[in-house]
Amino acid sequence: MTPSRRRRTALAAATTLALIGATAGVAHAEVPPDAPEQLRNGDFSDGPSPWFSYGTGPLGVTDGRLCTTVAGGLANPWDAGIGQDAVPLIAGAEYEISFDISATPGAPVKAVLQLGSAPYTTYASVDATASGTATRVSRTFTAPADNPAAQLIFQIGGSPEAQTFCLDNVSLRGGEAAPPYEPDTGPRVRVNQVGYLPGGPKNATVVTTATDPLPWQLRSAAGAVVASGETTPRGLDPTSGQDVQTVDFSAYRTPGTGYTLVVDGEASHPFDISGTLYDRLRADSLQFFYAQRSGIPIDGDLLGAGYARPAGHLGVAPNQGDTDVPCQPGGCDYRLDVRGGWYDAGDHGKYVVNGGIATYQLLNAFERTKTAETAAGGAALGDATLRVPERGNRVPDLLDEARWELEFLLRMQVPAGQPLAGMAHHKIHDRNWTGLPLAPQDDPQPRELHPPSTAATLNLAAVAAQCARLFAPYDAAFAARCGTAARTAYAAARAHPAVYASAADGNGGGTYDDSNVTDEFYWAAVELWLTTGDGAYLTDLTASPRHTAEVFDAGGAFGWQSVAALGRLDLATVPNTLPAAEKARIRASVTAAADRYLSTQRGQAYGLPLPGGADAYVWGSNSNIVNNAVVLATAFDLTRDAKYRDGAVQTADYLLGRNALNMSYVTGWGEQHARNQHSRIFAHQLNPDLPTPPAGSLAGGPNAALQDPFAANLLAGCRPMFCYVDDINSYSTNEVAINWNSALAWLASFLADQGDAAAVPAPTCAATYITHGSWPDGFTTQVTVRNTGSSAVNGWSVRWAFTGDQKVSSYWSAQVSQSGATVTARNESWNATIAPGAEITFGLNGTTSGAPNPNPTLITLNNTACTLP
Ligand code: 9MR
Ligand code: 9MR
Repeated sequence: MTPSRRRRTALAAATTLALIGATAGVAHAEVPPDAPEQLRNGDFSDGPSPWFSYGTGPLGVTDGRLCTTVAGGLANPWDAGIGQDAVPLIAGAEYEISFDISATPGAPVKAVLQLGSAPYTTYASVDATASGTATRVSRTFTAPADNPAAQLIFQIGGSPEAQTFCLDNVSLRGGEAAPPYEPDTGPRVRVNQVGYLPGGPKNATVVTTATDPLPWQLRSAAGAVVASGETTPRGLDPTSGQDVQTVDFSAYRTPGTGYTLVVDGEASHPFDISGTLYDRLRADSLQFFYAQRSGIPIDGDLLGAGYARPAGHLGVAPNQGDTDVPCQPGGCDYRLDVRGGWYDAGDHGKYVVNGGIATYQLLNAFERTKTAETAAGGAALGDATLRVPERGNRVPDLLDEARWELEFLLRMQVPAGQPLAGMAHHKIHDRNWTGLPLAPQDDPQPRELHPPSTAATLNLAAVAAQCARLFAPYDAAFAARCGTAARTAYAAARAHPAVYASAADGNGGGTYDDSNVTDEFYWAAVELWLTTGDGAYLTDLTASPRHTAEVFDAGGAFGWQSVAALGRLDLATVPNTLPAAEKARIRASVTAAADRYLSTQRGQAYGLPLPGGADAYVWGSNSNIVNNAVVLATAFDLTRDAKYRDGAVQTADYLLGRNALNMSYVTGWGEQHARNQHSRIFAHQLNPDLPTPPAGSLAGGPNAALQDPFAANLLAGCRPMFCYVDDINSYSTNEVAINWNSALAWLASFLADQGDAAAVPAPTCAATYITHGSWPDGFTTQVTVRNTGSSAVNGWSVRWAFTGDQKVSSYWSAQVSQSGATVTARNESWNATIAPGAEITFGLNGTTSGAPNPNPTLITLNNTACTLP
């Protein structure tokens, strides 16, 4: 961890020194030569990271020194700085701070050790004067306070002339070496701390050095042994570095609460067996999006008293946005009203790329209610199912929530008449990084639009196209606005196919850079074709290399940077007019990917569908794990093969405690759960008056690359599954983010839909759906349902959903009603009974506005799916 120090001739310090702190001016005991180094990469041998800057030009390493430029004439020294976060300080301990500094033409510099957020309490500071020759500065001081994560800042603003500053050999020696970090991992028997579905898989992992099978016991809350058996030795699990065995108690199906699994003298955390386990997780995980809303007051009656806050970023001081936002200097010469949307994560940035995938996933969770047997009808995702202000407006709350972001995404589109009209600005965020905590309404930073990018434009095109078809039955005007924006964006991306966001544009906000947009083109073309039926989009998607390529990566089926799988999944699930053989090929590619995730899952002793290597445990690994489970769930929806459902259900075990850390990564869920995620809003760990993230917030999860200084200090050398800490300072392992919670919400909704996860019944009906005639604004359809079971059906309800704005206008031989896109046909008194082998037929006329009207891929009779030709 301590950077190796290169030998350099220390130059005599011809500097002015001042020291603020508890013992300023007092002669100090020498800091011993072997005192531990507290800074990371102080010689810049690893490049600029983890040093950051604000108010400066880019940071670069030149001749082994960290250099940057600063404009002249800044008002204050602190208007520009170079710093490092997560510097541990121990009250009363002696430290020596030292560094080489130079500046051309020459200027004062102040090195400050401080609290990294308001009120920026100073622990020690050193004034120096930098000139063209490198000067070595060194002073000792006594730390006046404890802070496990202080900030060192070199304040380099305020001189009249522009400067180039360089730093080298920055060191802070003293205090104590950090003791090796030993997370408290609780009982060695690792289970899903929330529980298991009665008919679902029930697996656990035991950390043990025993090499022979061990007896296990499942105990009721009262302590009675209700099931028992023997473990399966699994040997060394390289991902955790632990010797483990696994337990399969799937055969036990009796619902109850407070079960424990006892193996090797250890009892697991308690858990339930229940078919309603995930009902509230569906609502909680979706509620996160309301909590992240910008531009609207958060109502404590909806989210909980501690969560109320005024609207953020509506142009009310000290906010400097988002109602009238300029481009970065040198960008556009117009300003945009980009209010609303969701804050991306623990920061206050709003990014079109990541907003795109998160919105897609919510819209897709809704669209699934139209095509998946276990979700059919969508009552659980209807109106008045979430605690949102739009509750009761007759639009499903999930669509209301998605619309909050959609409206923002539409605002990010470059207006007609401007250069790059129709493209989407990549992002809008603070000019400089802010500290934690910081409520949105207190953010004083200027907000800036960053240049348009092809990736952002195609994200907008894709989700606006989804919007156009899904909102059509609820709000035709909004759907039309989405449709127009989608088409315009796609055309603009075609005209500007290679405008990439800069990987260096990461001050004050994330970069979300991406220089391969063939996947975004594919996804957008798919969504536009599904919505419009326009052959030009079909031509494009068919010509895309992504259409036939393998798109489901082992390490993550999809993510903000790789979205081809979204197009593939939607072609597989959303009704469309591709030829049967082509549809079969696409569906087979989904189930083939699901088979690979199942095989990965079987190979992992902790039972998750992610390969075990360090390269799989990346920033946001939990979202990749969930997204692989989304493919498993979709394979189940397509095939009704329970092995895929079991794979998706079992993935929840890892998230909710069956892992090396014995940690549930979902706030409020499980005995031992994440609660200190990196968030400026929910910064309870830094200020007890603030709340934790709301229940249902997913932490990013283990990140073997340890890309923040706090994690890098604490977790150096960690095995991949251990590279996580529930501390607010660790943004690269423990942040919240909209694209991670959208994944959780999708999966939680699927899980809730599985009820007991009982055996999948064999179909007992066969349906045909024949559109006998269609004309520009209408169609006539006849539906036949045959009873293929062995008992008579007495009273029936047949259901399917339209893809877009189709509306039933008249019907015969059934009572037909429509709610949104979902059509329900109920028997007349004279045809209520369908004997085994018999069939009923009814018909309807409908209207359309010319959008595609493909046959549904799901027709249910009394809630179970019928086979289709
Ligand atoms: O807080 C930020 C977090 O939300 C981001 O995920 C992360 C990476 O983009 O960067 C943030 O952290 C900054 C920290 O709050 C202040 N020092 C600079 C850090 C960025 O380098
Ligand atoms: O989720 C993003 C992850 O894939 C990247 O590796 C990481 C660094 O670029 O950034 C993550 O996204 C962060 C974004 O840049 C800023 N807001 C917080 C996001 C979650 O940490």
